[in-house]
Amino acid sequence: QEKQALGDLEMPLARRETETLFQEQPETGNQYLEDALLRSYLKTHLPPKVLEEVNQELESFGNRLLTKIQPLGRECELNPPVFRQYDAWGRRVDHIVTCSAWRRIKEIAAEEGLIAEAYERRYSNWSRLHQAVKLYLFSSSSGGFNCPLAMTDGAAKVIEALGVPGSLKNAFDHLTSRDPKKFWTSGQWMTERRGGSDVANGTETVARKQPDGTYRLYGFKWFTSAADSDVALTLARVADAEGRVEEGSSGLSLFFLKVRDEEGKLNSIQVQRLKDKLGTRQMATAELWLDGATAELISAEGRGVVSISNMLNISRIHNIIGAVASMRRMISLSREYARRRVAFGKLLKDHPLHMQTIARMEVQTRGAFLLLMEIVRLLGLVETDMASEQDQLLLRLLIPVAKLYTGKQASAVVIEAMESFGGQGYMEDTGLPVIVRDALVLSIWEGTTNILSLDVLRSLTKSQRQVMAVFFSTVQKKLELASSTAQLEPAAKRTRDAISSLTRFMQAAGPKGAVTMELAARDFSYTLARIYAGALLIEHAARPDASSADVSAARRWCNQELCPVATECENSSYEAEEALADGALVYEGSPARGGRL
Ligand code: UCC
Repeated sequence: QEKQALGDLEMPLARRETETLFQEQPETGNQYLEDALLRSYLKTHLPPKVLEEVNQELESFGNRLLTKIQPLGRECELNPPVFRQYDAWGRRVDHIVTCSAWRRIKEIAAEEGLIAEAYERRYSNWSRLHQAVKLYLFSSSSGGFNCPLAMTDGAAKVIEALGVPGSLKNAFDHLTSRDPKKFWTSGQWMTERRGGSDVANGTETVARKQPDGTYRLYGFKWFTSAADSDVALTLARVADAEGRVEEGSSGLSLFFLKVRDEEGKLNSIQVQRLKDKLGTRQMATAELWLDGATAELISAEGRGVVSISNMLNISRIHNIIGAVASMRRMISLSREYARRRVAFGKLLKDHPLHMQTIARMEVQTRGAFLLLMEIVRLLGLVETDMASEQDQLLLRLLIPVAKLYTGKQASAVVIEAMESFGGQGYMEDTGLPVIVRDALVLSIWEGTTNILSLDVLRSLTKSQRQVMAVFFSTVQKKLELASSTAQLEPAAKRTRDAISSLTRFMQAAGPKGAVTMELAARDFSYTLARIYAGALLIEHAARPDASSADVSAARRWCNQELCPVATECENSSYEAEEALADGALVYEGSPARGGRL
């Protein structure tokens, strides 16, 4: 017996223990079938005939994602693009070498109509929403290919908004093609050495007119994503006969160019180097010298910013899609893991604190998802001439609001979700850190949180605050629907109270002028996001066939602070003295204030 006991303590016992340490890999199934909120949204809003067709298509797309696209996306992460500047014989080639999986995903994107769907309009105003849903399902498995698609969609939108002029017809056909051999992607080259936010003052690229009416571009583009794209839209300043250019926003014009000619030779463009990024490493971002690149002027001279804003608004919507998709993906994996992983004698799902943590993330994701659906629903109406003036105003306001808010939500949620796997979440080969890294760019790209907050203010100024009138009336309408559901009344009341506080803030801030609004811009935008998403969640939970989860999501969302801008205003955070105190706080001890250690 003694011998037996000793034997048990030795290697066999240790090995047995190690075996029980292996943890089950979380495996999700068909993403579409497992997404209850998405399916209930489509069922509620789509006309029955459209729902029937879309439902079948999304189910088979969900299968394709699981079996084909996810493994390709992983391959892209493992084989990031490399830059080959010279060939074996010393000739400069500036070749960005991408992996075969990346190229295959491009083909699949065309086959699935991930851009085409929005422009063919076979489901009329619902086509945009249908496209967005596919992109949402695709995003986290796409190996970073969602980035070129964002810009491709933006470029197609700009060309369409210009009425698809003859010179751009061919490009439009390629960008919106379902034929993998024909499909092109587009870049969006906006950021130069002086930075990407203050485009009006940071753009140095000069355009010189040629006798044949084309232009040659000279300048340095500091941050060009998906640099392997076929074409690009970019800004430059047209030089006059003496070579002078106009500074500022009114000196900027929009250009279209092909990156390579028919033989694959670069269009007088030199690739300086690839960027070494924290995330989105599957996708090549480069620094480019434009050394006389041939381009076509496609906006009125000096109307470059307003023209490219069509592209910005579309790629900002893609950013929202990316944010919601990454949250949804992480939560799906986390809830699966909780069904398999045992700790402290029971499954993680049976630990109430663990479930509370995931449920909180779920509430955030649901609010973000409904914001996304609202935006693409409105965009679909605008694109099919079915939108009222109010719809258009609301869309203009909601795009920056949702972009900035969901970018921040995604960063917080994916990090929280990573933690729900313990140390495993931090392990590279689980595939979880990729999702985290890639999500962190969402609050930076396409306008940072503060820049987008200022864009929210721009939409107020430009519309003489009409956007706010529409915002208030739309939220009120959605809340009225909830009046028949007693369980939703506390949430509706909190939302109505938040609207009153917001109205009081706006009345008080109005006379104080632009400085107060600028200081309040971020809190103001967060307030709009929380109130609007709250109203959407309440509206969704007031459906006759709503689930108990729909009701708790609405209730819980509205339990958070819905009007932070009013609270901060009461705290005097937007007063001039507080702005001075901000500077003093930040620079205490810094050489800037003559401080010493
Ligand atoms: O980050 C980048 C890499 C690309 C990433 C690829 C996609 C990734 C997707 C991932 C998915 C998972 S590119 C660089 C990012 N940079 C930006 O996003 C720019 C951020 N900066 C801004 O948004 C600025 O505030 C500017 C450039 C818009 C400011 O320019 P201005 O010229 O100083 O601003 P103005 O004068 O206020 O606006 C000029 C005109 C006005 O119209 P008019 O002249 O008719 O009064 C504005 O109302 O443009 C109009 N406008 C807009 N209209 C400006 N913004 C908008 C807008 N968003 N929508 C409609």
